[in-house]
Amino acid sequence: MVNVIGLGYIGLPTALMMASHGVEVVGTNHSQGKVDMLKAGKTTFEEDGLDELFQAALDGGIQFTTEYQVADVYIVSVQTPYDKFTKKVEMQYVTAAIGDVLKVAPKGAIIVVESTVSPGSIDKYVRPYVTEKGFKIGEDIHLVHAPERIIPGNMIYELLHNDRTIGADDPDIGEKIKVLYATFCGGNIVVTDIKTAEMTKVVENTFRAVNIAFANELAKICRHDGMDVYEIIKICNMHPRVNILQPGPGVGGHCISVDPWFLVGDYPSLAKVIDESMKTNDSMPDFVLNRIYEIMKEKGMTDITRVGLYGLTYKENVDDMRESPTLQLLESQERHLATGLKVYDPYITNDVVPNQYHDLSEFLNAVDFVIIMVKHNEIKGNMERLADKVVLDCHNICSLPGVYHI
Ligand code: SAJ
Repeated sequence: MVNVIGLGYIGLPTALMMASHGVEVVGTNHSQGKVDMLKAGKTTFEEDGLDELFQAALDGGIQFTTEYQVADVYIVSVQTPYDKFTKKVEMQYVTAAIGDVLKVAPKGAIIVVESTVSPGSIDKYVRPYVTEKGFKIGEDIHLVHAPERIIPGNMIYELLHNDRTIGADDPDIGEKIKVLYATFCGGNIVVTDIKTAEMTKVVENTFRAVNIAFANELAKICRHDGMDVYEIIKICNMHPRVNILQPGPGVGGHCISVDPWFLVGDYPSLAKVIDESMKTNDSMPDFVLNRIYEIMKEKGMTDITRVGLYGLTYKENVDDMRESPTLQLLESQERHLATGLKVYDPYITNDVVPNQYHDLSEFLNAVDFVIIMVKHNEIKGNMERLADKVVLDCHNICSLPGVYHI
């Protein structure tokens, strides 16, 4: 039996996927509210195909509880935030979950950490913790790190098809976990050691962060000299060995905007390019705010309450707002003691910020200037409704005449 600990963005789909592929699964979460919701047959966030997968997992007998179970394998997928000051990973949720696992785990059980951790974290935080509790690693308990790789918006497909990495002390234990993941994963599954697995995960997200930063820096250079960054990127990408990503209003989510900081925190004198890249990405919401003021000045607009941000989530077609560029921009505006921007996002139905709208028409009636912060399909399908507005398009999706870009 597999006990999945932490039923968030990664734990829930992973638990459902295993249960729908013939594995006996119990999902554990400390929040009674979340467990009640799942028991009532409701998923806790929106993701394409999640409801269907949920039904298949229910048919496969999945159960939800707040209690830790006696199981052969534990999959820990709890959050790993980072300390904003030291930039180091915070492991307390992982160690707390492992502490609770150890209270019930039978001899020889395998603990798989799926949460993203910085390289060396299992050595530094988990091993001493398990040993102090009186368990002999490799005999009483086995440790594995199997970092997740799925992208919100396409999670179900990627769970089924992405290659995976399994880091284990003992290759036989690694192979056992490989067999478990192969019940649903059609990609290649590489077995390696734990520290290598930790590093690969952080490096993958860092690669993307640095490449997005490069695109953002190009956008700033082109803005400075009146060049069209999109045209330049398009032409450069026709070169067979060039593949530049897209600039945007900032980098959000709990992965690309967080994980690279682990390397900066652990290797401050070495991770220079990464440090600068993260700073560049973090500067983008402010860059957009300056563009808003610049355009208002150019257009002779003075009333900030007639300006609206379209999109609150960290990227398109998801309901996840963690570290979102729009939230960062609003915070920055507050720090400058200037508020009043209107906000709307079709995926955020509860009130999370002031001046928030829940209906596209009402939002559009209330503003003269729209900033496209997120390229949700909704706005792509409603572009003509922006025809009488001033538009700052942070994603180059709007072909109306006179549109501004970052
Ligand atoms: N973004 C840009 N320009 C781009 C691409 C993205 O500005 O060209 C922005 C997005 O708008 C968003 C942020 O970057 O704000 C991150 O979005 P994303 O779609 O690049 O990635 P995430 O954070 O949703 O998921 C990433 C993925 N990692 C990689 O692609 C290397 C995913 O595979 C990981 O599983 C996930 O992080 C994670 O959980 O670690």
